[in-house]
Parts: sequence; C-alpha cells; structure tokens
Amino acid sequence: MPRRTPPAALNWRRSPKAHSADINAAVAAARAAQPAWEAAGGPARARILYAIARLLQKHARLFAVLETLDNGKPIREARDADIPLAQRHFYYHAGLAQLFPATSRAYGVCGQIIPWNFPLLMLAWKVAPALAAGNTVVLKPAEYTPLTALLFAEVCQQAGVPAGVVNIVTGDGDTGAALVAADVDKIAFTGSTDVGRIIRRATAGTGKALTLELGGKSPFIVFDDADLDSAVEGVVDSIWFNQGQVCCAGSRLLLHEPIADRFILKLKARMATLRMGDPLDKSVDIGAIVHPTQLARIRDMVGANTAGTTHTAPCPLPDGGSFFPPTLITGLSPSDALMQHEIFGPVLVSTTFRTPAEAVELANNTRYGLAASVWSENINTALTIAPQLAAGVIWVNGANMLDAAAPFGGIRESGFGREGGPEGLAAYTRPTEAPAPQRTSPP
Ligand code: TXE
Repeated sequence: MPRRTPPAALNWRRSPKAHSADINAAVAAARAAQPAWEAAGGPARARILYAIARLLQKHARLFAVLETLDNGKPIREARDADIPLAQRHFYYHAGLAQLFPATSRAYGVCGQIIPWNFPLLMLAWKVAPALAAGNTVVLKPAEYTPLTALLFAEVCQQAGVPAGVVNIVTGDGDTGAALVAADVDKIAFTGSTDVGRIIRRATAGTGKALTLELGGKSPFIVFDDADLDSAVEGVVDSIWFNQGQVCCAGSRLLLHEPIADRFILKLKARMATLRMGDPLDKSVDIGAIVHPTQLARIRDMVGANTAGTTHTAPCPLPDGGSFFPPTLITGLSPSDALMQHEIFGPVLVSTTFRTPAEAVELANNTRYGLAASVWSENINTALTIAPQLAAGVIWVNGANMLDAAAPFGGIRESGFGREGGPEGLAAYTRPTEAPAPQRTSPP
C-alpha cells in the first residue's frame, strides 16, 4: 500500500480573502442585528447558546477531523481537548447568559481576530461570552485554519442564531487590519505580541474597547521534592501538546540543581517513547507544524542557537508534511535568545536554579507574563512561590489545564483582559448608568 502523505495546513490557499467592503458589509449586518439580540434577554440567548453547544457535541467527530486536517494537530488532541473544551465553553456561557445582570450592557459589535493553534477553541473563547452578553460579532479566523470557523457558521444557522448575529470573514492580516479599522465597538485579539502592538496603536484614541491575548515564554519550575515522574508527564503535556504551538506552553524548564541531572535523564527516556506521524492516526502524539512558514521560523530560531546542548527525540521524521522533532536544549543561560523568545514549536529550553529566590528571579526574567507551573510536593513551597510569579495563570503540579469557568489571560507583554469565567463575560460588557437610588422610608 502506498504510504499516505500526512496532511498539514490542507486548505489555507483556498479560503477567500475578505476586503474592506466585505468587512463593512459584515459589520453593518452585525450592527443591524445587535439591538434585537440584546433585547431578546439572557434566557433567550441562553437557549441558542445551549443549542450551539449541543450541535458542537453532535458533530464532534466532523469538527475534530476538520481541525486536524486544517491544523495538523493529532486527532487524539482535537477529539479529547479542542472540541470538548469548545462545547464546554458554550454550555458554560449559556448558563452565564441566564444570570446576565440587569446592570450590564453589551458593547455592541465586536471584531474578533483569532490564531491558528486552537481554531475552534479560540473561536469559542471569543464568540460565546460576546453572544451571552448581547453583542454581535464579526470574527476572522487565521488564514491557515478557516475550516472549523466556516462549519461553525453552519452550526449557528442550525441553532437558530438570527441573521447578522455571527459573521465569519476569512482572510489574512490585511483583512484583520480592515476589521480593526471598521465601525466596531470592541476588538478582541489573540495572536503574536507584534500584531497585538499594531492593533493597540490602531485602536488608541478611537474609543474602541480592546483585549489582547499574546505570546508567552512560560516557566515550568521543578523543585527537588517534586514527584519527578508526574513532572515529566507535565512537561510532555506542557511543551509537546499541539507541537508546542500553545501560547501558555511551559517552554522554559527551570530545574532545582539537586534533581536536575536525574530529571533530564527521565525526560530523555520519555522523549524516546513519543510517536510522531500522520496526525489522523489515533496513536500519534506529535503531529505536523501548522504551516511551512511556521516550520521555517522554528528551524531558523533553533538553527541560530549555538549555546547549550541539544537533544532530539529519536522518533523518525515522517516523509512529507511539516514536521519538527521534540527537542530539548539544556545548559542555556538566562539571557540566551532561546530562553527569552517565544519559539512556538516543540522546543523546550532548560536551566537550573539553586534557591527558591533564584527560581522566582529566573521565572520572571522575560518580557512575557502569561502562565507558570510550579512542581513540589510541599504545599508551603508551592503556595509561597506561586504568588511571586509574574503570570496571569499559575498551575501547581499541573500544566495547560484550561476550564471555561477559570479566567485566562496575561500580564506584561502577554496582553491584558481575561477570557473565561465571570471576568471573561465582564470583558464583553459595559456598566449601564446607575439607576436612580430608591428612596426608602425610615423604619
Ligand atoms: O501570528 P499573527 P502568526 C505567535 C507565535 C508565532 C508568531 C507568529 O510566536 O510564531 O506569533 O504567528 C491576524 N491586523 N503566536 O504570524 O500574525 C492573522 O491573520 C489584524 C502566538 O500566525 O499574530 C491571524 O488571524 N490582524 C499566539 C492572527 O492575527 C492581523 C497564536 C494571528 O496572526 C494582522 C499565534 C494585523 N496587522 C501566534 N496581522 C498565541 N498567543 O496563542 C495578522 N493578523
């Protein structure tokens, strides 16, 4: 039998590029639909959000396959993480819509720009809270991964979302820039710090609300009293999930000196068991990089590094497709480029620390502040270190744990604003003028 060439970024060339006129038509449709959508009230919106959630559940297999074809992620991850988490986001926000406070108002029309690493999940993070609060949306998926967003538009029709409430426009950065410039009330963006900076400049002084979820270089700190085997599994989940193309990936491993050598040995042994190959194969752990451009970016960054010692997982590279092997680079110093810059690929860099204070100093020594992970069996160590970390999301003895009810977002150059939880809903509302105080008779 001929060997199937693994897919990577299957369809990106074929999605149309929306121009300003298309964006303006979508924004006009969203503007026209918004008052009725908001006036319908929380319970009515909740009914529709529940319907969307149920349809995502019903079509879960189709969404998972489409996501894997488009993005190159292992089907196991699409099936077990991306699609269920997206469903859960709609269920959760359907619940919140019913509780929507009478003292809050929607912004109006929200422009939403999302990346390619979790296409449907990032859509859910943006669309569910916006709709729950009574906004209408114009969403642009990333140019590499438009497919599940387009299928989602069909799901919206089946769920009874009124025309104009959800609008999907495909295209690249030019389309995104046109959406930022359009007559929208809020922009929500997830993507690179560089583009976040451009969008912040473009919206400054316009009165448009803005939330930004940007890059990261998150520390994964292992103390000498940690359960090392669990921590090794944590590393696998943290940096090799989705080929490391995760904004909160634990991409910097900080090891307590007494256990550093032992931990690296265990990690290398685990790396030898990782399976890389056709993302549609259910036994595969490591799939394809989203696009040849991203692959070239990772290769260039790793290729330019001359410091430390590089260890590559021994799994054979599949023929064809955009693959990069799981990689560990040890012995780097804090100022090395690979310790500072987001690689956004399956590349883990590591260094050691001697004291808890040094661990904190190293952890906070980047311009980012998205996530952090602390590993220790001593609750005092964990609870002392966690609050000292400059990060929006902190996990203890865990990594990449995402939940619709838990607010997610960064500080410093990782952005601002939260997605998920009541804080995420609040980011899609503005307070109404306070009602006149009720006069009460003295008792
Ligand atoms: O991101 P871009 P790219 C980081 C990661 C990665 C790097 C580059 O380090 O290697 O960014 O990836 C739209 N106005 N992250 O180039 O360009 C674009 O069409 C408005 C981290 O793919 O930021 C897409 O929809 N929109 C990250 C979205 O922005 C613009 C996820 C993201 O693309 C635009 C992705 C413009 N001027 C990349 N230019 C994370 N935080 O998870 C582009 N876009």
